[in-house]
Amino acid sequence: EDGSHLWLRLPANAHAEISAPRQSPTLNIAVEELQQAWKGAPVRLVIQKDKQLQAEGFRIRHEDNKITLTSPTETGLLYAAYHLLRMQETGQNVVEAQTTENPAYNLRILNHWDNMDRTVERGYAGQSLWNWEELPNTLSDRYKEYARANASIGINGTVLNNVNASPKILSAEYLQKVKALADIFRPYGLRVYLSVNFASPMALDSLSTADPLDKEVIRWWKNKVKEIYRIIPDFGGFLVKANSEGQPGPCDFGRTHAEGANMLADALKPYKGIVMWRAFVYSPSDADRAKQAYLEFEPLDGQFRNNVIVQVKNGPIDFQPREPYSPLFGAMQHTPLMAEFQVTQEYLGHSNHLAYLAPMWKEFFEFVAPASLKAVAGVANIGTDANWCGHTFAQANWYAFGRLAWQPSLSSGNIADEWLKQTFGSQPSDINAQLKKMMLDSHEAVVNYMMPLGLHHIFAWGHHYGPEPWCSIPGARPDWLPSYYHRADKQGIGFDRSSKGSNAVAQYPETLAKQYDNIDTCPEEYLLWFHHVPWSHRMKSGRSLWDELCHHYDNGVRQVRDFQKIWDAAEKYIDAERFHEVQSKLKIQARDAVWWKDACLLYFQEFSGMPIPYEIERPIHELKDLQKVHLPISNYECPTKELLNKNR
Ligand code: BDP
Repeated sequence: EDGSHLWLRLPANAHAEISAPRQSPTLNIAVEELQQAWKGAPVRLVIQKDKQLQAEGFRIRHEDNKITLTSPTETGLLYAAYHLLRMQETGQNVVEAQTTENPAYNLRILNHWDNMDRTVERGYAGQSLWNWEELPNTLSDRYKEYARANASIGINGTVLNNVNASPKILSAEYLQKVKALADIFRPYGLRVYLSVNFASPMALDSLSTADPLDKEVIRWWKNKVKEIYRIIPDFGGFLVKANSEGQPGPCDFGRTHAEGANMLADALKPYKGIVMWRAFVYSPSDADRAKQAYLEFEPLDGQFRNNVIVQVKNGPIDFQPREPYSPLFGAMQHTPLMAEFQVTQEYLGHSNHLAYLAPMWKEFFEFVAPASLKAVAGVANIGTDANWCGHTFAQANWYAFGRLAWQPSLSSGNIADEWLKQTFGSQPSDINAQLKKMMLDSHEAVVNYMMPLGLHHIFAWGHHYGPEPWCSIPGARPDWLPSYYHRADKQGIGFDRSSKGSNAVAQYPETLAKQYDNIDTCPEEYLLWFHHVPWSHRMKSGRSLWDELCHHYDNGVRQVRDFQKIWDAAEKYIDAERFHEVQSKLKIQARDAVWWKDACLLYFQEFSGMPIPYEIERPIHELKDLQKVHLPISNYECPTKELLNKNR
């Protein structure tokens, strides 16, 4: 029980009676899955157009003791097969089943931040799954298992490589490797996309420029795209991080993001390929970082080709434990937008902390109407670890991302329930209810012990795991330092983004802008995001801001302790291996929660000068000891890491 089976612990040898209209790689998979695991009435697969069904939609009908799965496409039937099995495994009544399902989005895409050397940027589950050195000749079994897992939850696209893209991925040699993966994924309805480096023509073929309006450059991309489609006819398209964190882009040549994206879009258009152009841009300018993507992209609204989708992170800064939604959503009425979520827990305790993220993504959908988006993407948390995601419960985030990409109206609770039942089998209902509660509370717990009340980006430099609100590094970019975000001083704490400050509030629709602008109406969970608040400010609870902050940190710690109790009480019902793995991770999480609480409270206390309320647990660390904790700096985000390591 090493967790390698994910949520797909289907029974074997059920010998169900299944019929399909024809043989094909995709239909054969659907038939085999059902033959092995389906325990009910005979199942008939039917390919049929139907006004109510989109291409990948399907219907499940039970009549005269026969089940009919209908879809206009083979992939739709494969999804129907997995849906039927999910109903069986979660104990839903299949006899009365009359289900019609259509995906909310045609594009449901994982973004792997995988490098060619098999390291994974912000990956906490081992190495990259893609063994580039052995490809295309040696094909790991895991490639197929990966595709199957994605198909079982409706994910239909995968960007194989890091957005900080190596030009090498577009070399003839690597395209053969990509093709090998695409061939394995195809029967599962999973299309391959690539992140591309905007300066690839310069890096690969020594062109003197990558200017998107240059004829040679345009020709280069056209030829490259042609080459790709010759070997991968259903290639999906490109994902681009341009002029962001040191990546090259059209602005290097005096062109706009739209001009850059359109040049690639034109090359892909004849093959129905798309460009996902990221809006994650910011520079160490005077403008509040939270405002920058909007300032740069909103004026370009309407200028993008129709096969470009602008991919926007859910929040205006960067995948923090809690952010308000990015105001770009809703601001670009004439441009298709897609939301980028981060499944990997870069800012939520890596693969050590249990943090079920569906509630966070649902919170986003409360503000951004699902129908206003063209697609969704999730930064994958998958690697070579036996359990794929580093933490058994991190599998739930891969699962939830797929389910929500299929249908954002599903509830976090139902998704947790489905996942629990399929992952651990059926439990007594009280145990199941407790585990579900633990999952549903877990994101808020992380927010509480890391960054409550709208605090953000007070992570340690580089690794984004532990707290370092005091971090100050000579010569570092100010917007990469925690003090840029928390702004603690003797008067108070928080970033003033109100109309008296950076006025980021003005980027939101009027009613929200008004609400956020006023310290008395701003929701408390965003208070320190939008306001610099005096320590003695009265909160809704009647406490001062300082006391409230202390209570949030303390609550976070207590919530994790509760998770430990819930988990230990489930021991009898969980296999030993996964039980112990999660138990020991919860111990780490409990220790980390105390570390966060002590670090932040002891540090901020130097400004507030107020006592930690006596009813809450006392710090067990000295601030000066915590300030000595340094994990190794090991990522690209810190170009001056040698200098920094020396400075420490
Ligand atoms: C930040 C990560 C960095 C990514 C960047 C991005 O720290 O590793 O490259 O986002 O999304 O959160 O491009």
